[in-house]
Amino acid sequence: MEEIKIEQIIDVVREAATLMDRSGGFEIRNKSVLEDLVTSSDVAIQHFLTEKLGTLLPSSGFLCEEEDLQDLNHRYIWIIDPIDGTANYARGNENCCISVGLVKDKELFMGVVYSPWRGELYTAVRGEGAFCNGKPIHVSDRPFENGLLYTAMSTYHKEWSRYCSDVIFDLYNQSNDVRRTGSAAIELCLLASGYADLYFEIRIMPWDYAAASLILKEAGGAACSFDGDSPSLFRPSMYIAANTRQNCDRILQTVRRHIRQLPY
Ligand code: LIP
Repeated sequence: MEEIKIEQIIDVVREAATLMDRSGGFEIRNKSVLEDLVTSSDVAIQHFLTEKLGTLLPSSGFLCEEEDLQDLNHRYIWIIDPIDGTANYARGNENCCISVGLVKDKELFMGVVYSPWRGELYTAVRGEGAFCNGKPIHVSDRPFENGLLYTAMSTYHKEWSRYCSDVIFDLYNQSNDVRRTGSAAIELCLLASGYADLYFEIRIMPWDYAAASLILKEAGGAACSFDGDSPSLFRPSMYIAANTRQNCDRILQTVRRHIRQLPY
């Protein structure tokens, strides 16, 4: 019998979301660069989640976006972004979410992505499919040429933006069009739901994609990093994803035409 049920994580995440404040009643600080924000809500939600989730699984570790919280020497590890899409959150833009992934024995085991302002709760348990608001979701079967690409420039590393624009320009010319919400977790869940088909970002962090990676995989999608392997759960990674393995490989081939070596 499993030590934890997805419903327990959902309850904690829903409660954490009551700390999100669309009226702007929070403080905002810069982190690494001007574009990289943290609000007092990010910190409060992270504190709430680590306390509650740590109680659910007392011997678990954490990898979290805020306050350099990293404690990985455990069988169960929570990978948490208290608010993914913080720049949106700080403006009251709906495209932000709480992302909680649970790793068991170094593999993703459960994932919850909750965007209260979009009214979307995405969930997955390894081997049991992916769901949005309790309904099963699945990737599209669109060919590359009809694909919508979710992507981003290297927002926190503008020195790499030429690489991104070259890749995006090439992908744009092979596909239908380009989209951007500003939350990787939401974008990967939209890909899992069939609302988009392709994804590329030069460098994102495990807390941005851990939960959504499982949701995408369980919805039938494929993902890889620059080396063609699965994106690391514990280090920053290039993130390439698509509705099919074939389309994922085609994005990777396109990326390698423009980026010979990762700049980090
Ligand atoms: C953000 C992502 C966004 C990505 C940014 C950043 P944050 O997360 O979800 O899509 O392009 O580089 O990682 O910083 O808002 O939690």
